[in-house]
Amino acid sequence: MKEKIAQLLRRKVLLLDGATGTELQHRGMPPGVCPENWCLDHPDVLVRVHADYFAAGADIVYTCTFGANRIKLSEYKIKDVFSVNKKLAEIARRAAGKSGLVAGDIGPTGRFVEPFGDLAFEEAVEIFKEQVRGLLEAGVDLLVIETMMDIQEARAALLAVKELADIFTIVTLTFDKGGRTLHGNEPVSSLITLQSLGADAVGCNCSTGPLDMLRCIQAMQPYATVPLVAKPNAGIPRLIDGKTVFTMQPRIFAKISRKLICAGAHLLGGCCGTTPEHIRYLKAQVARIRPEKSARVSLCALSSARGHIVIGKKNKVIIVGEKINPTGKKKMQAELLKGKLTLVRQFAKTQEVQGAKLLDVNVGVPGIDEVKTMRMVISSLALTTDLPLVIDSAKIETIGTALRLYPGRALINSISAEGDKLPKLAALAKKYGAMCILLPLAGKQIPHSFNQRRLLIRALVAQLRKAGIPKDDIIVDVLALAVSCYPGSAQETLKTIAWCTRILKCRTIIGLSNISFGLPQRHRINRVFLDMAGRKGLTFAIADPEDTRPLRDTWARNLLRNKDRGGIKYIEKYRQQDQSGDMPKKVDRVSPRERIFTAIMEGERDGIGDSIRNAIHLGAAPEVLMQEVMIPALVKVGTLFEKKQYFLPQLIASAQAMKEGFKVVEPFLQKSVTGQSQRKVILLATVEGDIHDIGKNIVALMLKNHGFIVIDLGKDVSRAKIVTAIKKHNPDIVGLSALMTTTMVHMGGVVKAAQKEGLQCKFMVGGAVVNSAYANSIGAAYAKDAVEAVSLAKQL
Ligand code: B1M
Repeated sequence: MKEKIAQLLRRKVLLLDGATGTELQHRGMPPGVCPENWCLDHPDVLVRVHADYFAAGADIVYTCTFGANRIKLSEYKIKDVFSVNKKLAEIARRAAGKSGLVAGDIGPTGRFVEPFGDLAFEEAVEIFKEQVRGLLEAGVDLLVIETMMDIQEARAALLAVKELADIFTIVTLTFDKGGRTLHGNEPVSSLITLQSLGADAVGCNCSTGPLDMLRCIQAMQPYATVPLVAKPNAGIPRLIDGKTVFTMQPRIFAKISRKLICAGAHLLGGCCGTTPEHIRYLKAQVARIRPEKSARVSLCALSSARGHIVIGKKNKVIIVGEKINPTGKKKMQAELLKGKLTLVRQFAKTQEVQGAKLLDVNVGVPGIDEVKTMRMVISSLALTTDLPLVIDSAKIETIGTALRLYPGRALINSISAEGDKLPKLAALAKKYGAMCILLPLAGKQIPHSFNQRRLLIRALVAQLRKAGIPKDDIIVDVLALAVSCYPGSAQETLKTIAWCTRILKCRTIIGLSNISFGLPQRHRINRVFLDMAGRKGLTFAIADPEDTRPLRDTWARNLLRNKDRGGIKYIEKYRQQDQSGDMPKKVDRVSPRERIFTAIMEGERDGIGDSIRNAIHLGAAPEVLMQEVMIPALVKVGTLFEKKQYFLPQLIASAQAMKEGFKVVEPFLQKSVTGQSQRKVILLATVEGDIHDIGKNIVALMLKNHGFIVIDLGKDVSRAKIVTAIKKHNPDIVGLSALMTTTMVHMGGVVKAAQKEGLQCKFMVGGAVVNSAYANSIGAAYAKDAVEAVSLAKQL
């Protein structure tokens, strides 16, 4: 079937169905019910929806299993995930008859997946497998993973599918008008990651209408090795009389959607708000269009969750930052052994600023649990940097673990023919879609001459190609050896680069700093050699990005050209001058206040506690740190989030750093306040639907410090729970916090409900979106911040 679908796609545009959810609502499904369960109780309605889409011209319909995973179904106390999926897919099969195709539909779990959230990656894979098994049992023709907002969740679902069956699989993400998902993933990075991981078609669904989706498809098209998919909503939803309405009419929808095919889409359908009528019009529009072929068969490109790099045939040398490597760095070794990653993150950031386009990551320290440490580093860097990673390890297991978890397309450093490494690593590269650095080593002997290298490289490239790795995915390490030990080797390396580039047509890489090993003023040799290698066509250099600007240096040049045997003249010239250690330079000049601010801005949990203790030790007042450094940092994070310069993972990381910092400040704040023992009781809660509690916790602490008894109900607290607590504790004041426009309205609901029950208490409200006018309108008093909350509480 997989080949049949691929063949069909070469001939024509395949039409997908339109919306299922909104269509079921039109046909009687009440709001608030579990759609999957409702459909099992009303199979005839679901058969009709599917049949109407086929009748309208759809080639493929999606099963009504969007939320049929363990997490979503458990909200409705449904446990048998397998049979829900199987039965719903069987209903679709019934409607499809002999000619229609059925796609088993998989939607998001609603949880954030590691490393961006607390759902373990392997658990996510297992959850999706459970659903896939049910869908496969019913004999679906293909699978579709849709409406994904996090590339990592999409990866987990795709791996689940690929580990169970060889079936055609579509993956579509939901990008907003600005072309990013909620997690900040953009179309091209997502495409690179998913097509290399084995998706058979990639694209977008939901969120926007067809016009805004056009930009995403256009962005993806030049880099696609697989067919592209577009399934837009019937326009942008509008809120009319409290109801979400999609207003784009079928004729307009179809007319604009046609442009999606011209832009490169091969599968087209409709998402929320579209109907069989939309698909009927779409059918008429696409009937005579033949789809474009995918732009290419392979692509030399790497990606992270939020960034990517496409490597053309003629680039300037691309710098791979070399510093995340503990070899020779005692401080980093000690940190890694303790599980601390402060230096790793610092090196990631400084190298990015200095111009690195990729980051090499090596965690090999004697006695370390390398697999565990690599997992930690990958997770941390997924938040810290948008640069794609190069996974550098001598251990196959470490590389396998890293590739599985990494939310992008990584480069393996490296594959050689030592032992059984080549077939094993090639299999990993193929499974996870990684690119690989080929190290021309077969036994213990290093090939020194150009001729030896050429023969070995040719043979190993052939072996990798045989294992299914395209040439575009192979980067040849042309071996930069120390000129101090191997005079003349620099010339052999340069010849090998030129041969790989012009004859073999493979991209190349060197570990630059090897070349200058054992010599003074190493950066001089590095920079001169990099310039020479770049002129021969070198693609990448693993290097210190600080040391890569071209340099004119006759002594270094002569040494590299083997005109200064043993480097006698070079050493004589430079032996007096020497280099610095391994720490990024500016770090120590940063004040503790700046460090705390940066830690929150950049979501650094590790060092924030020490920085706060240090600042207090140097005389900073804890309240001042909180008011003038920590809160403003978090507010700045909010502004960047609003401007779409920060995305949800960064927001979460900053909030976690703030919480970590708050734990340290809290005891100091408690000590620094002079109490007043009026034991009045205040009940506090963040209202229903709102999980923001940092501000409320600060308010609680300040109130306690001023002698109030605080009963904190926590966050996301329902109206009923608050009213019950008022009855139980009979507080003097009820304090409510809300940070979102959508949840602020629940404050009024709580006040009303308490009044209805005849409860005598005063209300105080606050939070970023609340103001005094709103507070007045619901009969509550307003405090702008925690300090004001204390004086207001005293007044009340
Ligand atoms: Co979100 N978030 N967030 N967020 N978040 C905001 C609030 C937002 C303004 C960001 C933005 O877009 N600029 C925006 C709301 C937009 C709106 O409705 N107008 C937003 C959004 C949209 C979201 C999500 C929907 C994102 C998403 O998933 N798409 C999601 C919502 C989840 C949910 O609640 N259902 C979400 C999630 C999160 C995190 C989990 C990642 C994290 C919260 C972690 C936590 O609290 N445990 C988070 C964070 C950190 C923020 C920002 C950046 C910072 C909030 C904060 O802690 N500020 C925030 C942007 C911002 O506020 N500028 C944002 C510091 C804190 C000390 O200030 O809470 O205002 P604040 O408290 C102050 C005063 O307001 C006052 O005193 C406090 C101390 O001085 N105060 C009271 C507060 N409560 C009071 C009660 C009182 C009296 C005074 O009397 C009882």
